[in-house]
Amino acid sequence: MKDQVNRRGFIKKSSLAALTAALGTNIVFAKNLPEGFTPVLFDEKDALKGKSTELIVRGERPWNVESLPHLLDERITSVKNMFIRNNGLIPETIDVKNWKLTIDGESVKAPKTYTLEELKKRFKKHTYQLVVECGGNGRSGYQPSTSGNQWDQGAVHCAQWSGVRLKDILNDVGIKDDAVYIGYHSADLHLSRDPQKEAISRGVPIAKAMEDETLVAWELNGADIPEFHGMPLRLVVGGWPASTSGKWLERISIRNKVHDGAKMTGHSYRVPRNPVVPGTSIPETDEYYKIIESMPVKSNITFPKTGAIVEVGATTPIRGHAWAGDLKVAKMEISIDFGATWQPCKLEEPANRLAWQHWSTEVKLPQKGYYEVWARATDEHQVAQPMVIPAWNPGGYINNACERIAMKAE
Ligand SMILES: Nc1nc2c(c(=O)[nH]1)N[C@H]1C(S)=C(S)[C@@H](COP(=O)(O)O)O[C@H]1N2
Ligand SMILES: [Mo]
Repeated sequence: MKDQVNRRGFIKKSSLAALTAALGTNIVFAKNLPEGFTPVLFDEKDALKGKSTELIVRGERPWNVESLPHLLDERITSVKNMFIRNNGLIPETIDVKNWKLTIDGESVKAPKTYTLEELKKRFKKHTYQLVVECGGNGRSGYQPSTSGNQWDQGAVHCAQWSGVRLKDILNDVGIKDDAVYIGYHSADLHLSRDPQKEAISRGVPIAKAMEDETLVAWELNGADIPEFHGMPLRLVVGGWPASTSGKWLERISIRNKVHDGAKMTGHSYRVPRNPVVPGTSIPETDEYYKIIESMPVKSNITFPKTGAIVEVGATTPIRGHAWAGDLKVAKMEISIDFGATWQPCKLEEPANRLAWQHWSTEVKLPQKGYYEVWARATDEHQVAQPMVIPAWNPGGYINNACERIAMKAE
């Protein structure tokens, strides 16, 4: 890994000609550009570098890039198939050698700062596979549509993260009895580039922060965390909205109240306390909204790819993953008749708590024609995925309706 990545410095020191040559492109009217002008291309680094070419770009400023169910077929999601969700701009300088993590806040006995090297040396390293799903995954299903990225089914991954337990750090620092919540602070920039503003600063209740699986991680799938996923240090909170997994982590505040950082209020990552009529707007206050905590039960179908054409009566393997926030998935079923009948699937144990569970089965399509395969997971509390889109909410969060693929028998 490069110790220092400084985008701005690079642009300043190099000529436009050299830069465009390096990119293998050519700015046709470059000679007409004013001095010091930065082409849009160099505004931010290319989030798509090293990514599967099938990923869907939902936005470039900030970068929001979605994965697809068939790309998520791997048991452990590889970086090239991981979605990216940025609320701001990635840090201009990432000085890995001198990276520090500070623990502060009202409910810390005394603030303490660790270098990344100290974290690696002082605490035991742990590795977990963790489901990180954007609270807005599935948002495109809501009618009327809500603002925000129109994620379909691909804003989820289950990768392998390594680092130290947040609880080991907090026990070392010393936390007061009145601690209620943690809030992360990160090095990315607000879209306005105003240094006074944070792009996002969220957190979780202290009990979730103290769980074994809540990591301060520096490794993703056995390698350094890539730039767009939070290099060099990241909070990883499995099973909760991915917005709680702060990238480019610099500071964690131990709060004596619910954290009040950027995107903790309004309808950001919150849902109405009482169900609302679709399309309703309600006051964006705590009285009307509650923070999304554990994500609901959900599953995907990662093989075959939707649109598969098979022979009548042939045996086709079907598989995917299922997850249920803090809970385990207890049952997995599929239907090829629009939910009239369901057949049970083989469901594996998770690699560890908060990892997704692999499921598999086979289908035989009985006669020529069009079919849909629907998948339905049920959690250990006997709560199943709904077949239709669940409670509409102004932020378009937690759509856990059954996912489906199209198949044709010929
Ligand atoms: N510092 C920081 N952390 C962040 C974000 C961000 O914009 N800045 N986005 C959050 C949101 S909303 C999501 S869905 C996940 C996405 O993680 P990924 O890009 O590694 O897939 O990161 C979370 N952590
Ligand atoms: Mo998100």
